[in-house]
Amino acid sequence: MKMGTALVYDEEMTKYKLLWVDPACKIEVPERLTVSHEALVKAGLADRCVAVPVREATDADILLVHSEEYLEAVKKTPYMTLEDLKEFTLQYGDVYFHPNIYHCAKLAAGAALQLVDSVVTGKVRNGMALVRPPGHHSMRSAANGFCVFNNVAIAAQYAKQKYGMKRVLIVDWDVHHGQGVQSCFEDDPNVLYFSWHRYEHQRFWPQLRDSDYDCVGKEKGAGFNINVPWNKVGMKNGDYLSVFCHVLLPIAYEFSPDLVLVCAGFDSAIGDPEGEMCASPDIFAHLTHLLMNLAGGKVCAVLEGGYNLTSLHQSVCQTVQTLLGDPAPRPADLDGPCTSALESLHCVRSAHRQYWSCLKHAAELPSSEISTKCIKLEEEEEEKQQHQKKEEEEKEAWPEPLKRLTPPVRTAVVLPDGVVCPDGCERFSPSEDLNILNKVRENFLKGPDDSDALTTLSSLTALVEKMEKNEICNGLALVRDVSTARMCVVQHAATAHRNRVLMVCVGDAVVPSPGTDDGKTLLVQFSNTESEEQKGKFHIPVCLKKGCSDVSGFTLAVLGLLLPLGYEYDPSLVLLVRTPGSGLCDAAWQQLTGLLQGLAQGHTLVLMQEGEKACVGPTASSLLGVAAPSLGKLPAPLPEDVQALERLRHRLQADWKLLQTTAPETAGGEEK
Ligand code: Q6P
Ligand code: ZN
Repeated sequence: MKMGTALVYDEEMTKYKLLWVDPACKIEVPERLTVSHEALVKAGLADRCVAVPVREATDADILLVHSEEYLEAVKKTPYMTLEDLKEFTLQYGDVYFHPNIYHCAKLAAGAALQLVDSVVTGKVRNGMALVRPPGHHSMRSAANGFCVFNNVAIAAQYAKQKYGMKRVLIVDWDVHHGQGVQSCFEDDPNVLYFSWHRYEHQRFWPQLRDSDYDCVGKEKGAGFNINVPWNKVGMKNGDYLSVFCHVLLPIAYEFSPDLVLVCAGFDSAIGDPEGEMCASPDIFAHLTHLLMNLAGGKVCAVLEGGYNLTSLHQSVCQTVQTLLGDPAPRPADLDGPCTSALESLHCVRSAHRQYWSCLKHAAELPSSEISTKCIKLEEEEEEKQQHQKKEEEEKEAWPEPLKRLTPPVRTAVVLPDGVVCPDGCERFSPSEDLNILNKVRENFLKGPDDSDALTTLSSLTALVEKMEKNEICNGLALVRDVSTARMCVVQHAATAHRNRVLMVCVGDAVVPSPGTDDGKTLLVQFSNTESEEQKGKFHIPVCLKKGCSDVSGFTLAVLGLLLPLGYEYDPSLVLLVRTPGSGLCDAAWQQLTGLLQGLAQGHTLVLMQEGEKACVGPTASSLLGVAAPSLGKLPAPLPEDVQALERLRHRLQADWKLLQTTAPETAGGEEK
């Protein structure tokens, strides 16, 4: 498995700029690129990447997406006078030309292709291209929104054609709608395009009817175009994450791409004058992380927008550092989604329920036209919003993301003698800390002569302490008695004042369950037995008909239930417990392990029963940050499972806001 992250960049792409006065274009400046690159250098991230040179896209590359007439027209721009350039520009919207922009546009598209080449051929695992001009607005025969050639669309066509990639996912997290990408792949079922964008009921640029949630693609491509319109500004981390958990990820896993391309615009971050959103730069660590287990980890991020230079470079750093495999920071102050985001979520999910089996039981739209209703609602709130906006503008400032410190040890293992330590892991030496030994002896030892258990349990305790101090990132232990081990770890970890432990259990239920009443632990138990009743907010049994052996149902439960719960709970430690009889295949287990590392700064401790020895290798590899193998195109989950999950989420919504998928006002009617 290839590791390594490509960084594709060339200073040449800073060498064009706006040469006349145009308020719409003045934000697109060369410094966007220099500042981003310098921040990567300064943070020591550029050095950790594999520097991949750019190249010029050839005519043939560009013609994969654009018309010959358009290409020929752009080709003449280097020879135009200032007056000619101005006039040429006038036929397009919100874009400017410069004698050197054609050259840069060829490099920008070529950079995206170099990135795809490096990732697909396995030179690196993933990467990012820092480019100007951006691409996602440009149409087959038109420049638009600062874009000349559609870098990502060209890259997707290229990947299909040159490498025979069957399915490509394009995630457009820029705050504008990439209508150029949409129109390129509208009828193509092999390219799934997802975009969220500031829309404000079509009042925001580019003001297209086609950017709304009900534009789902055409003909064979119906269902393969996903638009999430933001009808209010000020969206936050919770709004973004809930769209990932409840729309993008379930569909993406069902689609099972061979390659993920990201239209990585950072105008969706706080402080951006275009987006006016309030998501913090570190949310991009999570968005990136959540994509990194798709397509075997083949993620190519290509810069699009981002106009607040501070927020831009911070967000770029978060993205690249995550691509490099460093654990994501804990997302600060996650609220549940706002009402407007919930309305969008509701609309998108219902528009796609006929195309994706993961959404089959999503709530239908209420019979009253929701869009009409939204507009009315909005008019009522207009004043309030104006007021809010002013407040937001006044505060403008946000804390600089904390430096992400990577622990010296990534993965420590506690294994019985005779089980070999997997490559890349470190065997954790038994604790000699007398305090720990005594505590373990008092609380957990069954007999006085159980020295094996004493060694194991005190090692686990010491390991958890080292994770708390961030000296070790994660760990894996093979133990004889999972039940006692779990109790021991929980008791130790949850005693510290501000600690919370998320316990995820798969396989035969371990009894007894530790108490969860005080909120210091949240237990999510996957099983196939209805026997366990939900006990309050912090004990959540997830019952699937065939347990974890139905990969589709399991995946859906992880994405739509466990992840949002985990994000909202915000644990300081994830304890992942696996007992025999789970029926879970390695790939699904590795997906679970990989995804959970987005929580608790990557502090995951995996406990497995001795009999699960065969699982040590795959688990270690996930903990080390290797992308989980793809689950393949997922078949439809069992209808009763989808329904049961939908019901469970519904029931838990009052306690856990990130589980909501419909707005309170429109939630009416039972979900079928
Ligand atoms: C914004 C055009 C809109 C004026 C409304 C890949 C990056 C981008 C371009 C945005 C163009 N002006 N206030 O393009 O999406 O950020
Ligand atoms: Zn944008």
